[in-house]
Amino acid sequence: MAPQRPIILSTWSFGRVANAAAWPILAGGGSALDAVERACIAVEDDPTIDSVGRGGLPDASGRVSLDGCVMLSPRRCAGVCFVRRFNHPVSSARRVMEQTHHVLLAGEGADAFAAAQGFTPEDLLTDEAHEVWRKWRDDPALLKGERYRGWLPPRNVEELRGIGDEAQRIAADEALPHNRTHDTIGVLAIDLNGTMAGACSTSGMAFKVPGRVGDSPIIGCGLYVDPQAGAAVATGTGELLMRTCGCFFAVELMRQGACPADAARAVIARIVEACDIVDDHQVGLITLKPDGTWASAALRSGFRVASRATDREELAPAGHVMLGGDEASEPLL
Ligand code: SD4
Repeated sequence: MAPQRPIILSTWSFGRVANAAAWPILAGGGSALDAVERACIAVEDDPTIDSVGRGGLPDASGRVSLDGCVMLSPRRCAGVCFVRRFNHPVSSARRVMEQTHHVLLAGEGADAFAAAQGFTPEDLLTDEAHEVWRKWRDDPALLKGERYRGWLPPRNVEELRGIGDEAQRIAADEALPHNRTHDTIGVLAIDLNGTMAGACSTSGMAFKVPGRVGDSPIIGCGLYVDPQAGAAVATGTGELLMRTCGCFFAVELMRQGACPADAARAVIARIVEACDIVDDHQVGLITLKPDGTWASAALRSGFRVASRATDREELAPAGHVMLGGDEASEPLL
C-alpha cells in the first residue's frame, strides 16, 4: 500500500493521554500495532483511571478483572478476559495473537499465559478503588436487595458538564484530572505504511457480577479490524455491543460501501432497535476506513473522541448522538 499520513483515534478524554504516548511511534514510522498497544498501556498504567488497568473498580466481590484485545485483521487478532493478576491485557492479547493459534484466553489460563510470557504480576486493586467498592457494598439500597444490576457507573466528566457550549465543555475536560473520566480505552490507528490496527482495554463494569465479561475482549463486539473494509472500536455498555456484534456490523457496512459516519450511526440505531435501553446505558463508537476517513456516534451525549494526525490534535464530541443529544449532528470526517 502506498505510504499515507498516520492517524490515531482513541475513546474518551483520556484518549489524549493515550494518543500522546503513541504518537512518537507513528510519527517515527513505527507500526500501528506498536502504537495501539502503547496507547492502551499509557492508560492502564494510570492508577487514578478507575475503568482501565490497575485502579479499575472491582466486581461485586471486590476483585478486579481486566479484559482487552488487539486486532490487525481476521487472521491476526486475539483477546484476554477475566485477567486478575496482570495489568496489560492488550500486551497479553498481542502475545496470544503472536505466540498461539488461539483467539481468546480467559481467567486463570490467561494469567498463567501472561506469567509464562514473562510479564510481571501486580495487585490490580488500589486502596482508592477498594474504598469506592466498600461504599457501594455498604449502601443500604444494595443491602435491601433493591439494587443488584451489577453496574453503577461513575458519572463521567462529560456527563457532569451538561451545560455550556462545546468550547467551554472541552475546556472543562482539560481542567479536570483524568480520574474523572471513565470507560474503556479503545484505539484505532493507521501507520505510515497504511497498516491499520486496533486495541481496547478495560476493567469492565464496576461492581459487575463476578465472572462477567463484556465486549472489550471479544473480537467483533468491542473491536473489529479488516484491512479490506475498515475498523471499529466501541466503549460503553458491553452487553449492548455483544447483543448486536456492534463493531463487526460497522465494518461489514463499510465493506458494503457505507461511509464511516453511516456505519457508526447504523450500529447505534440497531442497538436502539434490538435492545431494551435503560437510563444508564451508553455506547460510543469510532469507525475508520483504510483511507483514513473516520467518524463517531454515540447513544447519548458525552462521548468524546481524541484524534491525532500529522497536522492536528483534538478532542471532539461524537459526530452523531442518537438519544437526546445536543452535540454535533453532522459526522466528523
Ligand atoms: C464493558 N465496554 O466491559 C466495557 C467497559 C464498560 O462502561 O463497562 N464501560 O462493557
